Amino acid sequence: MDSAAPCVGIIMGSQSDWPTMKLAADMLEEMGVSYEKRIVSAHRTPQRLYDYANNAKSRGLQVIIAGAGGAAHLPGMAAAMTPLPVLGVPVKSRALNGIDSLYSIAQMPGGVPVGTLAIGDAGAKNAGIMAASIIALQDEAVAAKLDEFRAKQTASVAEEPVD
Ligand code: RP5
Repeated sequence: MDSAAPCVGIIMGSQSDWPTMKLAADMLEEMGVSYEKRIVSAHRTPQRLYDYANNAKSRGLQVIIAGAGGAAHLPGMAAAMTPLPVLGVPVKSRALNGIDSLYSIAQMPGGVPVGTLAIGDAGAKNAGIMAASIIALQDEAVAAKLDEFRAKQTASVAEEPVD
């Protein structure tokens, strides 16, 4: 659902982030939220980042999900340039297992927030759900899908463990 008028922008620093960030996209699909996905690197394509973040709100985006690994400046730099809520996903890095990504995304200076999720797959999945819950505040169809997802998840948990 890479839509013409997307509500959510998923950006990532590299093609190598996509297997993780796809989990955010999967959740948005499940919730019926339109989105776009782009590779936007703070270090390798800084002008692309500048243009994306500065135009995001006027293009109609409502939430940005930004995933990056290592020296993960993408979410913070995006948050510096747009008033939209930015959800940061620390991608698991090869050298430090994503601790570097987590610290560099979470430790923003006061005044420039990035809503930071967990490292890796769980963080990407939750970023998708959280973005949908923000959209659901003003979209009843998305709110209904979110309720359905939560109810199904609850129902799937057995009361007793099996051997
Ligand atoms: C970051 O560097 C990307 O977000 C990625 O997680 C990491 C490694 O990128 P590649 O060398 O795989 O392109 O900018």
